[in-house]
Amino acid sequence: MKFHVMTLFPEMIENGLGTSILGRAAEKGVISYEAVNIRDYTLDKHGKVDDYPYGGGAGMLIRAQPVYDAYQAITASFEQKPRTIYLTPQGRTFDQKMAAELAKEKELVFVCGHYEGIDERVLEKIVTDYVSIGDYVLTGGELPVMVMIDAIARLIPGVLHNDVSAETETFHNDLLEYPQYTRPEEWQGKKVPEVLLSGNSKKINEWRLEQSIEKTKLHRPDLYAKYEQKQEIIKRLSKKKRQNIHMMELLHRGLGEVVYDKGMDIVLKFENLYMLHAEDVVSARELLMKVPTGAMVITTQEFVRDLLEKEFGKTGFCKCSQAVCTRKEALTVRYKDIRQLDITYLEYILEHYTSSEEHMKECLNAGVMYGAFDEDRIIGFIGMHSEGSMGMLFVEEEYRKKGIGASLESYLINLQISNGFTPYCHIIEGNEKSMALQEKLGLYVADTPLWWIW
Ligand code: 4G0
Repeated sequence: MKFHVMTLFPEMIENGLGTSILGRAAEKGVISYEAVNIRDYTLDKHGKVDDYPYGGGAGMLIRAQPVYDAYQAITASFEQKPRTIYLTPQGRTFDQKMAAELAKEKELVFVCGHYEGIDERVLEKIVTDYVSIGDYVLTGGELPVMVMIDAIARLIPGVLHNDVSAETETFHNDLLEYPQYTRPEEWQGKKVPEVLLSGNSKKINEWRLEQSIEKTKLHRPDLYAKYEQKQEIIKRLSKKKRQNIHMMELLHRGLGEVVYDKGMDIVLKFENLYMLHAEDVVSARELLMKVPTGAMVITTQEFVRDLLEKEFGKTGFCKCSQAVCTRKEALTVRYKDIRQLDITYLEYILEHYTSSEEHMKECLNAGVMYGAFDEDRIIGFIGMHSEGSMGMLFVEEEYRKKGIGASLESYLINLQISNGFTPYCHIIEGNEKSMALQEKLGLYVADTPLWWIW
């Protein structure tokens, strides 16, 4: 990822980003950045970049010309128009979700304004996103840009050494982090909570969750309200756990947003995917109005599928069986050489699994692909789709019927169990081999099918 910052104070950006973790990441070449001095592009003899506002008023405005020429110099070699972000108190509020979204880009351009502002016409030409880092006014956009770059950069693989997926934990399931303690056991008369010294990991997890809940109630009632709503929905869905596990786990893992929630009329959203449960046909029609035209839908109700086809013109679908692993203890993994895959295995995976390069890149970067190896040579893999289901299982022809597929799936199941998740998968109708594997591993198949619809 390369960050381009257009500013009147380039040394501020260079000093800010050249230090600490981001400085090291830039030295390693994982990220790069440039601070472009808008003043270098002015055609004014005296180097002036500002002028008086038409119509009068206090202060000065940065003229369109030097801003536009700086932008042209940055983007001259680009294949497509980059996301260009103008930092202003009037923008949409920056959050973790926006950071994750922007972290997918190859190039990002930032424009730093000042209290004097910039000629509207050049903003109209180049800016794609008006963003604010919060409801307060600063003297310039440089600090907000550095805040954004820091939040975005730490999501890029290789910037932090620990795995990224664990790193967004703070906002992961709408709860704040629990308190932590290190040595000494007693400091200024304050003792480390007894339970943390007990070695009982079940008790420790329970205590930490309870602490998170209390802390969130106290300090962030807005987040707590979201958490409570999701817990209530999970409880309602759990009356038919096998049928609804995809919705329960989406909420449980902190991935889904609630679009609609009343009784058993529930719509969840994850990126471009909508999961829908309706009380009856009448409410299904209402709920489907909330789904945008281009979106993908998952449902376990045939009348929802029929409505989507007849009244909403969605004709593409894939019928699956949903299988759930309800056990809480780890499975035995017979085949030992299983490792997490990184982006260097992209080519191998694309060779053996039909999917878009973009999607497989995302899965590899998210650290949710695992491979089986024979003497350092990869011979098969499995992965977790972004909405949470297991899939993408492949084992090379000459290594089949040896239990390697079962080992890969058991391995992935164990990882999820140890994270407190309930593993599940979707078996495409007619895939008897996969069905047999799920039964062998003790997964329970729901008595209703599940449709992916587009
Ligand atoms: C443009 C962003 C830029 C317009 C920038 C100020 C706070 C933020 C600036 C203004 C900034 C933020 C209209 C005051 C520079 N201050 N919250 N200052 N106006 O992200």
